[in-house]
Amino acid sequence: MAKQQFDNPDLTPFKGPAGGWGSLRSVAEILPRERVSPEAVRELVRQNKPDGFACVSCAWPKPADHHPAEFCEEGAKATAWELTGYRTTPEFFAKHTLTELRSWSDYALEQHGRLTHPLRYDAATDRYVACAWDEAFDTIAAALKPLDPKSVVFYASGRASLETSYMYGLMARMFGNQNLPDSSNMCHESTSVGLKAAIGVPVGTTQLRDFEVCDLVMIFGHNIGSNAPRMLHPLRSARKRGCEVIAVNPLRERGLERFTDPQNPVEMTLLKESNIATQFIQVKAGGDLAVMMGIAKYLVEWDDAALTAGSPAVLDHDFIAEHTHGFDAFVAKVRGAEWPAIEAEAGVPLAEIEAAARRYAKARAVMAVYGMGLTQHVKGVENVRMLVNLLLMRGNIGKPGAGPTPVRGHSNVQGQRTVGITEKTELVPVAKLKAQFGFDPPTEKGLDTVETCRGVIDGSVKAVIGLGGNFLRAVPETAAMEAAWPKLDVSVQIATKLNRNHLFAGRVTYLLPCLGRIERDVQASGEQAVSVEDSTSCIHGSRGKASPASPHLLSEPAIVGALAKRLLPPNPRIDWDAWVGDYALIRDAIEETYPEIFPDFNARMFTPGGFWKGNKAAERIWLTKSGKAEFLAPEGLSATGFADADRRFRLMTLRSNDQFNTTVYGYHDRFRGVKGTRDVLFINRADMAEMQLAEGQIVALESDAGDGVARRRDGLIVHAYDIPRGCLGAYYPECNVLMPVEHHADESHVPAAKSVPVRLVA
Ligand SMILES: Nc1nc2c(c(=O)[nH]1)N[C@H]1C(S)=C(S)[C@@H](COP(=O)(O)OP(=O)(O)OC[C@H]3O[C@@H](n4cnc5c(=O)[nH]c(N)nc54)[C@H](O)[C@@H]3O)O[C@H]1N2
Ligand SMILES: Nc1nc2c(c(=O)[nH]1)N[C@H]1C(S)=C(S)[C@@H](COP(=O)(O)OP(=O)(O)OC[C@H]3O[C@@H](n4cnc5c(=O)[nH]c(N)nc54)[C@H](O)[C@@H]3O)O[C@H]1N2
Ligand SMILES: [Mo]
Repeated sequence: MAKQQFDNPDLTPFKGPAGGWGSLRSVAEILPRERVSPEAVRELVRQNKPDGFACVSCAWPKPADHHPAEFCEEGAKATAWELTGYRTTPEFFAKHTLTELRSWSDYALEQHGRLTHPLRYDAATDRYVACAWDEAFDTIAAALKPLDPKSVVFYASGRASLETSYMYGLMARMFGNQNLPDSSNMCHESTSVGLKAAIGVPVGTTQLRDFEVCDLVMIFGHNIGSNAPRMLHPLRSARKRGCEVIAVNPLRERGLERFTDPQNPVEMTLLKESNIATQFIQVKAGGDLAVMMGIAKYLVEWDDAALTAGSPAVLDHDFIAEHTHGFDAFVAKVRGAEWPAIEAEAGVPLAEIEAAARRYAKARAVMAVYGMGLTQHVKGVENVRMLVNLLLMRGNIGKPGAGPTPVRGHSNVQGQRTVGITEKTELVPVAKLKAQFGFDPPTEKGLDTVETCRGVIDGSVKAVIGLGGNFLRAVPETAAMEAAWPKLDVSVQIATKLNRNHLFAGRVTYLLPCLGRIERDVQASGEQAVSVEDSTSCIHGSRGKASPASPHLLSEPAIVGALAKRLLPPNPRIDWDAWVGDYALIRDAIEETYPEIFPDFNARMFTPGGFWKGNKAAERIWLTKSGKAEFLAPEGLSATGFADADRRFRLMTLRSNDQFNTTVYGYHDRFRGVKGTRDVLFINRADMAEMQLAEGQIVALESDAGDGVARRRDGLIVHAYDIPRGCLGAYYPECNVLMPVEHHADESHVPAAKSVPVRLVA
């Protein structure tokens, strides 16, 4: 395969809108580059339609009244990536040792195409060799059985369907642990912990229809144009009705500013753009607590004045009295916060925070949309709770057009948690599982992602099974993790394409290739469908129709079922083969375990727009300890978790417009004006001057975590950018080497990837 060359980096600011012709051009480029067949191009049109397949990219909801083509640039890239014409065959592995492949880029590895055969690692030749499926399952089960169940980890990427995830979680529990970290542990776990404590549910309370009636949307730390582009449609419609949008972000991301609908011929020909944000607050990385505290303080001051003057209150006192707990302590904290400290920590003039507070105070219904810019901080959980505090102050939860709207990452990451992929016992219907399957589910807390990393490094984790994902590349402390991985007894990865994790072997190592969601999945009872849950708790069926990349692939349920059957003692209540033969039976089992969420699951799975699983907080029923929604005040004003020091920068690790997590589609980040490279260091011009750096100069970053561990990333190109002083931006996963394992959100353990303490070395 011809490797694309990227030796002419170009860093010219991008002037266009999100979407628009650039978006169509980008799609038009990737389809031939991936040698996608005409059949596969036809598949694009079925994306996110009621009888189509659920896009494998983001978790944004799929509307019932869909577009003629309900896909975006990113979804098209993800589809092209899966339906690529390229293949990575046993002949490829005969030519390349793992040692050699470790010098390849993430892009080159995945770009080589779909895996075609089950593979066993042969240590003698340092190569993967083709093997039979039965051999793989027998050997893996035999290697796992003698291990202490507590030393085995079952990782899952949030892409796996509800059916696969349910089977996988059950397999782990029957084996004897709930070491079930998933990508949520690196992502929205701060949401799951923060929202649960504050409003009693771990998920957002809004649905698509709320965009039709809200009159203010606040967007904190989410890059819509790249990471959930289909959200630009409801946002633009909301703007057209006069709804205001406040974006809070250290970067002026293009999708937060301007958008042209690539599927609207009139807009495209007239080059018409919609402005998205009515106000932009360029917060410092980690400064959101201060912005939110400032807004809260203005509201409290205005409310005091209004009550004194006998005018209408600014806060919703009726709602606060009836529905909340902890208000007085929270307000005391707000009153105690000092304006100069708020301004310094936010990094923006108070006038801007005041303007945002004015907008908030006059809005009837407010949606608070947010992403990794809030969750991936040491105080990520406090960020989420502070956002809830703001909403509660004016009763903005549980009414049309209002509520927290976390934008989940993977297309089924929320659903996995719903059906048991969790390390936390309180999220599992233990008694139900016991009654249904006649075993005692473990109740000892399992390992999350950070704990798994610790365990791999200290040797207490002996085996890792990965259901998708590129764990070793996505986690922090990648150098120490790569060094420790070969100590594993068992390393098994279930994947569609080769990635860096696969290049690190344990004693027994298998790489098992699976069908993607877009592909036809035929089992004993005929063609199968699967299901996923989107960011707004709507559950959708998904039917793949494309021809499988290879005749030797198995589906994810088939792989999990075959392994479970060999790993676990026979259980008369589970017939793994029957489940694999007919996924409707898995859905029946899911319905039996979670009857409130999945009534008539099989009958309803293809409901247009999905079926809603319900949300008590949206009905103002608060499943918290106090039975009320909780005001929970943050301790301080900074979310970074470390002290400022001279020349200590806050590094934000970012996604480009040309990647899906660790999957690199290409080397352009169009909206940020980057072409042909990922080795960019975004830095404020004044910081450059102070450090005497020139545009284009090559520098390194070093860890400044104060833990004595040397961590370094070389070869970064200095690029002056509109970014707050003291903050740096660079791409994930290449910078994960700079992140300490212990630099994570306090309660949720989400790695704090949006404020990594670093020093710049010229
Ligand atoms: N095309 C594409 N789509 C994706 C993904 C992908 O990689 N590619 N990944 C999927 C996944 S798993 C996820 S979790 C989501 C991720 O989607 P996002 O939540 O958008 O995550 P990021 O791109 O990491 O960065 C989020 C934004 O946070 C801003 N930010 C950084 N630090 C701060 C801060 O301290 N405060 C504030 N207010 N903002 C900050 C950054 O400037 C950036 O705009 O997208 C999903 N969708
Ligand atoms: N520094 C830093 N680190 C981060 C983040 C950050 O913002 N900054 N973000 C974090 C977040 S939010 C997340 S979610 C993680 C995600 O990190 P990843 O683990 O990278 O996420 P995935 O996209 O799941 O993994 C991609 C791999 O999944 C496999 N795959 C693709 N499709 C399928 C399929 O259908 N089935 C199976 N079995 N495998 C498949 C392919 O082999 C591909 O190589 O990274 C986290 N790490
Ligand atoms: Mo994510």
